[in-house]
Amino acid sequence: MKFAILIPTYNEATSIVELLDALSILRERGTYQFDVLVIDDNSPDSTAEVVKERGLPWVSILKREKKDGLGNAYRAGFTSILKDPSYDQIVTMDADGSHRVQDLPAMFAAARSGRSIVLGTRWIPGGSVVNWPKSRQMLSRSGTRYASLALGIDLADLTGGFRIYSRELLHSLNLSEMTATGYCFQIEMALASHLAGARATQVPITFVERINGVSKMSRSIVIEALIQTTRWGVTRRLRPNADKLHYVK
Ligand SMILES: Nc1nc2c(ncn2[C@@H]2O[C@H](COP(=O)(O)OP(=O)(O)OP(=O)(O)O)[C@@H](O)[C@H]2O)c(=O)[nH]1
Ligand SMILES: [Mg+2]
Repeated sequence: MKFAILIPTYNEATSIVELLDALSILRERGTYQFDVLVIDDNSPDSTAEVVKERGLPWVSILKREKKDGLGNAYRAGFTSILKDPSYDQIVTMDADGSHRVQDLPAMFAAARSGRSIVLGTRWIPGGSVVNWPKSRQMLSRSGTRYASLALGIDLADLTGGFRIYSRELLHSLNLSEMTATGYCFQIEMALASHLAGARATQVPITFVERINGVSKMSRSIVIEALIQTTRWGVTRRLRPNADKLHYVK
């Protein structure tokens, strides 16, 4: 199995170097085969140039014109990587150190062929969060619980972005019909995967608050997630199957 790791970046020049160093060590071990695609929205701190200067042959960069949100960055990355048939599995991972390379082998091991999604999960036994204030933990936990109830999806971490999608699953989804930009991109992808009948595996992860750089989380991202999730939940009840037709080819 060959993996492509997609890493969206906006002003992550310091963090991305640390992440690529850690990934180099894992790659040298040779247990799992993977390449990396950094999706950069023309970061003013020269993240893309810093990546390029490393000269790593297994790292490519998808350069975009301007900051356009996480969802659009990932959708552009999916479209680009699916053109290369050598990748069986597509990993999504934050650049800021919150998603640990140490957790990748367990995630890789859980990836399956067919329609499959592996969800790095904080809120199950073995999972944890480091250096988050109680208020942020509450926000994340209640956000996931709300989404789970509204959408009827029995998963413990719907907002986390550390995941692996099989090529077959991504191929089955109408990515161009998806619109979520911020956090709710993760919820929308979980919903679409659920509707596509994907086999979901939750792997416990330790999520570490970023040390370098600045969070792109904002009040408007939280509000977008709340409004969109409520809308999707209502649609599911009023027009069963409409969402399946919308999301699944
Ligand atoms: N290309 C691109 N990447 C983005 C954009 N917004 C966020 N990112 C990246 O997406 C990843 C997650 O963003 P963060 O700012 O860490 O947001 P978060 O993890 O939801 O929030 P925190 O937990 O507060 O860090 C990071 O690697 C960011 O650099 C964007 O508009 N474009
Ligand atoms: Mg983060």
